[in-house]
Amino acid sequence: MNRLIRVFLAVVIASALLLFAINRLNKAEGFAGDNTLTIYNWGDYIDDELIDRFEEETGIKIIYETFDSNEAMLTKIQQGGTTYDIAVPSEYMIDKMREEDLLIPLDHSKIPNLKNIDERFMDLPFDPANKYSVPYFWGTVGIVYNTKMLNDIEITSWNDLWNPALKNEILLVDGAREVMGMGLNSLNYSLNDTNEAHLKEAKEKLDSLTPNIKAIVGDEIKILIANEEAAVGVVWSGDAADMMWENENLDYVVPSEGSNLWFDNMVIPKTAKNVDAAHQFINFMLDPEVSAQNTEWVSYSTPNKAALEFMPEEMVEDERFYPSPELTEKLEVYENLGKKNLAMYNDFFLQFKMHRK
Ligand code: N2P
Repeated sequence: MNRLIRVFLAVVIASALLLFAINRLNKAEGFAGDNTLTIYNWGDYIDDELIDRFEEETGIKIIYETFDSNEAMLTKIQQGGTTYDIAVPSEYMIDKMREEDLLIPLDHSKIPNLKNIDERFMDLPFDPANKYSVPYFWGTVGIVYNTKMLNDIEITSWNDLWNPALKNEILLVDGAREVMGMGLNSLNYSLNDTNEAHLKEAKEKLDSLTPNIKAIVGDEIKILIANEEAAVGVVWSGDAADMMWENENLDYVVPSEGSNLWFDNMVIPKTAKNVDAAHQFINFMLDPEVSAQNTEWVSYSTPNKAALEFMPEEMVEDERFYPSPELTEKLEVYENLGKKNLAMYNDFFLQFKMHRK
């Protein structure tokens, strides 16, 4: 073989080996994720276009996974074997994760867009000084109902749901705190009640709602109600807003006995492999125009004050989804009730689900 060809072949083989070795190294622990960012978020909770935009602008590849309850998210992170760089828990769960040492403190110097967040949503009791979390969306739990299907039946309170005229018309969101909370609130107990007798009473009250319950569902609740498969839903506010865009017969009410006010925040779990990219992503999502676009797509309420001016007025001025501080003060935020009490909520919720079968 000609010497030149031999040299050429040797160079080709050496380069191939080198590429192979680099590839292996990248896959090995510690090197993974240099250019990927793994996000764990609620279903239907981001405009996909923004994922593409972040990837294009930064060259970072996003791997995206979803969950449908705080409890499911926690279990997955506790189990290990995941490499989530970002997760989006609600307040009581952030408190719990902080307690269990599952979160990495944030470097605020890498999140200059934090200044865009309304002060009202900063420094809340579940995370003093926002050491671990940055506001993403907020909202309430309430009742969405179809005025046309219900004729003259008025719905303003939790107890209105027990009306026999609503037989097989109610869909419930699949969340232990939400559903048990509705039972507790309907009895005028706190959403953070830990008295076992009260929880049992709430569970029994929920059992008595069984004839009216059509199903307990996940994100598909939006399609089912928008398509008039059921007349009533117990839902998170933003899902109601989304359905109302699809179907003009729908309305949303926060029940008069009281309800839940919640905050979903972005955190960096200890499972993170790319803490730098996670900060970049958090900062990107807090940009006013990005946040406005995301909010319009997701339909939930944004805590980003600077984003509001990029959003349609009718959205921002809708008191059902941007309730005033006077109104939100009357609502309850879920507290981290501790392992034992959370297990009690989950158990009663499970028993209620079994009762329906
Ligand atoms: C989005 C669910 C939002 C969850 N599909 C409210 N904490």
